[in-house]
Amino acid sequence: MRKALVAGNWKMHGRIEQNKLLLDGLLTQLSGLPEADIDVVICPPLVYLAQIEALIKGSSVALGSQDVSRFSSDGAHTGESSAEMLADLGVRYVIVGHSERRSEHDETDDQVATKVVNALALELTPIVCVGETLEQREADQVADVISRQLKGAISSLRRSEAERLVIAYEPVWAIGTGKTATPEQAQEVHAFIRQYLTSVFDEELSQGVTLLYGGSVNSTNAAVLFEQVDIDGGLIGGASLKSDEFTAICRAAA
Ligand code: G2H
Repeated sequence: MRKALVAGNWKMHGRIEQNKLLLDGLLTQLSGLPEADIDVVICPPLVYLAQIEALIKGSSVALGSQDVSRFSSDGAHTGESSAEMLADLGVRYVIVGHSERRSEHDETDDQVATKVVNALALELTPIVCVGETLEQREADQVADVISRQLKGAISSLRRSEAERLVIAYEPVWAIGTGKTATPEQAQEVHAFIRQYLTSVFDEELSQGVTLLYGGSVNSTNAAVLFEQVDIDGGLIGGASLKSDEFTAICRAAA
């Protein structure tokens, strides 16, 4: 039985005062949620990780980073933050290969794979993002794209590493657009991801890995998405910036 997981990806949003208000509201509203049923993660911008770490201390909410460096050792890498530094701050999850990193920073599957390895080496849980563009969907290339991204990112992992992954399916055309994949479209790709994991590893591993859906999830569409048999929760962008919306999404997943 997989535990539900909801991760809020704040992207490039937040200010010190605003973050405090959001977290105050969130921690109050989430306090009734059964910890045994759901893991909740907040992924603020890097500069606010320490602030959020202090605010969530003592709660069941975990800290996540939106990225991790592909470099594993300290050195002359201006602007980079290593997995070791993130772990040092109390980070437990790392989003890797988000489509915005792939498109705005030309992040390749090889780089995503390196980041996954770096995160796992520091006991951080990678949330590996995959997803097709609208053009690729219309050209009937969804399975090809998803398997290429998964092959690039995770196929060289040992089984003991792969079983610690979280994978997020985020169709690029649904991100921040208000267009959500239908529950059937999302379920179809999640089932495909499980089949892929079975083919590379085995059925037991595939059934144990947490799979998230991301792309314009809100309090209205969350329940029907999370009802799907292979969807274990969500990676939430815009709706994670409002405490009542995010709480309602967490409730739908728990
Ligand atoms: C997809 C998602 C969070 P949003 O990127 O990763 O964002 O919910 O705003 O579409």
